[in-house]
Amino acid sequence: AGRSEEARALARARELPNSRTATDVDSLRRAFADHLQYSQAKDEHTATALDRYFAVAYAVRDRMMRRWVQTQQTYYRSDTKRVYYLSLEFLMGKALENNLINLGLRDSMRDALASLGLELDDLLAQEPDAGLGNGGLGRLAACFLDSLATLQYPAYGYGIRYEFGIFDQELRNGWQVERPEEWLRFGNAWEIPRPEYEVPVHFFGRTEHFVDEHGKHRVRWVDTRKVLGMPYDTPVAGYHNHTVNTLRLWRARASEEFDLSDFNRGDYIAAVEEKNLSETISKVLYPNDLTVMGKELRLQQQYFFVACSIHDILNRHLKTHESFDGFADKVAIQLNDTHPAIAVAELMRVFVDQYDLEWEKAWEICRSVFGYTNHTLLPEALERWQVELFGRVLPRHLEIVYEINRRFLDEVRASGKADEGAVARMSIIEEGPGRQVRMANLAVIGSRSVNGVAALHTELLKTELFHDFHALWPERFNNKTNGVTPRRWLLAANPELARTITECIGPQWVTDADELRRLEPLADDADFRRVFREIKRQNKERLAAIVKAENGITLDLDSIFDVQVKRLHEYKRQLLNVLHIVHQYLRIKADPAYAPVPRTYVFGAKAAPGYFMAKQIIKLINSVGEVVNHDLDVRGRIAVVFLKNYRVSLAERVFPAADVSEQISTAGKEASGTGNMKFQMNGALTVGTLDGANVEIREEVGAENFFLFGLTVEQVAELRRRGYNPWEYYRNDRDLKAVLDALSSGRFSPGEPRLFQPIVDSLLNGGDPYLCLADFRSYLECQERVSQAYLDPERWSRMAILNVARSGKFSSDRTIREYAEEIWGATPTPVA
Ligand code: T68
Repeated sequence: AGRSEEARALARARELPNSRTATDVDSLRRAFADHLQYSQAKDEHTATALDRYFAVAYAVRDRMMRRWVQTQQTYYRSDTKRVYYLSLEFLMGKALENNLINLGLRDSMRDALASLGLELDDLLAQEPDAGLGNGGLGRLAACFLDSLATLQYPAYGYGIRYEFGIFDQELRNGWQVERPEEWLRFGNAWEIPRPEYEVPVHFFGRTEHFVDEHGKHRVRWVDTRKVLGMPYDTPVAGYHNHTVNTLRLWRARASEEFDLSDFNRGDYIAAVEEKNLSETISKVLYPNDLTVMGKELRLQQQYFFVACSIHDILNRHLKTHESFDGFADKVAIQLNDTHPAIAVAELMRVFVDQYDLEWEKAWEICRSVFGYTNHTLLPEALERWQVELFGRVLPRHLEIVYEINRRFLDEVRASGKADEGAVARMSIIEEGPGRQVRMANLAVIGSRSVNGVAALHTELLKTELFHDFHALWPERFNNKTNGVTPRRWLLAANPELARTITECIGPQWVTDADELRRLEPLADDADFRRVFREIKRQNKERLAAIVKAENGITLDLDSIFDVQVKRLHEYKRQLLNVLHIVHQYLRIKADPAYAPVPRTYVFGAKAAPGYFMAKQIIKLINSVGEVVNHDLDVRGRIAVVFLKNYRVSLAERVFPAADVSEQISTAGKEASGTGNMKFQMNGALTVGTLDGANVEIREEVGAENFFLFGLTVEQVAELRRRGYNPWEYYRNDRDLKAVLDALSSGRFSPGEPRLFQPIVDSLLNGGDPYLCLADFRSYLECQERVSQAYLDPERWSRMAILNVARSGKFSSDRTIREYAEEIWGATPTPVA
């Protein structure tokens, strides 16, 4: 009764005029003025660009709030099945422009600001990137959130609110130097802290087994150290609909009990010092992609956010349900790689220890709510925890993992479907000295669905990494080829191309990327091709301006912009790209008359701070650039640019400006790739191996619109079977020998001739694990074809337009619809 009274009063209160919802230009101008004054306490004399950014951001945020509340009310009332995406990484980038676009406010806000003499673009530049991820896996999570809201799925992202996201990369004399990235220093306009929903999380301690008053065997987890998880909510607006979903990120806070003993001893300072310790859990993102760090803090991060999220999910369920009987019909939880796989054990613990469910019943529910996405086959990325460490941090979870494993192994043996070798491989516990908990096995055993991220990758999962599990449970495995959101990666990043596309085929493509097919006939339209080329040129100019400002290099806009941007990893073979550049350089030096089609080689890449070879390769790229860019003999023919601090907001400038997309990983190593899709969508042509989603990109665009090179997965395997000897390639290919000799001779490291010897050594004496030498010749020939094609601008633009027209499959809307229909069983729930 009290509530409905409040509801009536609130409704009456809302009848008074307010300036927080209207979206016309005048109201937006008023909202900006109000926030500058009332939120920032500034006037036109004192306001900084950042104040003005905040004023705009708050004006936009206001316009999301009603929809956000209504969206949550809608989900609550309809009791629809909810989807939870658990991820240690969300690489969101900037939010303002995307929110303006999705809310349909961009043009009116631009006008409102223009009427005040302000440029929207200047204010957009003020926002720091939310860099809470390393690379593809984290950015995929961010694209998924956009698609989930756009397709109106009742979804939540759960992760960690790192105080420091991915480091800022600086270059000192060509070497990468890492700097902490203080994205929260000036505050975050988008997040709402919710201290009232804090969740306790326990670590360490021990277990006590006892018999309860009903004679039942029970377990208590005692003597733990408690940390609190404080949620921060960020709204995620769908495109041109009323849906606003939630990204809930947890921050670790010290609990008072945590240090009670110190307080009681009267050691106030020690007690407050201790506070810092528990708050380190959400301090910093681990900057390693694709290699595991068996660090206690990393395990604590994983369990911390999983425990908070599971607690939240169960609480939300119990608000509208008496029990967990129908839980699996109302909840789907997707595990973004094995990083949150401890959720399987945590959900079991809470069901069995706290809610007193029978093991069998709890397990049945568990197995029907989880889905697990695998993002890599690289063995160094497979998470394993020392049993000792795991049991010390999470003693109760170790018992539960043992019990899950015991029952699983019994079941497998009873089924007669696996020999003892297979049983040992499938066990969650890896036996031997230094026993380990295999998180991938826990994830597979605890999930109803296991998926790879591209067709080829999923096949390799089934035949290699998870071969035994696939033999046991073939129905559990499925593919979900990655996608990227066309809102950020085409509509926002490439506004001119987007406008032109909309003029030609209407605006439907923004939410139905298959509509882009209707551009196909325009590939044969000379006028359209000319416009298309002009847009590409403008985008190249925009990137060139950044390069001029950052690197001091003037780019040739007529040259091929040949781009490789992604994390620095040996398997991604930035080194193969460099070998080609060095070859071109040597060729020009040897034959001054050789005038290749001019190219600008653009790189952007962060290396994991402890990855020696990756850092060497960054230095090599910069050193080669130093020599090439200052050599008058090659001026106007080739140039090399390393973009420092590659990140989401820079990527938005890079993809639209690219002519050539380098997707050159050793076949079988790149699970999918998503940058490859962003290039395609923006009309760059791919130079690629048959790896990851490249295979499907080529299928879509047609072999004639894709530059293929290199060994296939089968040929790689065959070569290794025969015994791969990189020296043979070195001896038999004079160009390759000349390139490696140049690196060895110190030609690119004057004064330090042996600087790049470790690189040459890894290729020749280290066995060239990623087969750069084996693919060198094929790569060179492919690049020759690229140059020839570029000489014919009409043919090139035809190919590029067809790439855009055939990129529909790689919208994350398609990916999310497949997850929803085939894994989650979720249905769109529109907000009125
Ligand atoms: C990437 N993985 C895949 N991992 O390499 C890429 N790993 O092929 C794929 O397109 C993408 O996932 C999306 O599916 C990663 O990005 C990580 O970043 C990572 C981070 C921490 C630990 C392990």
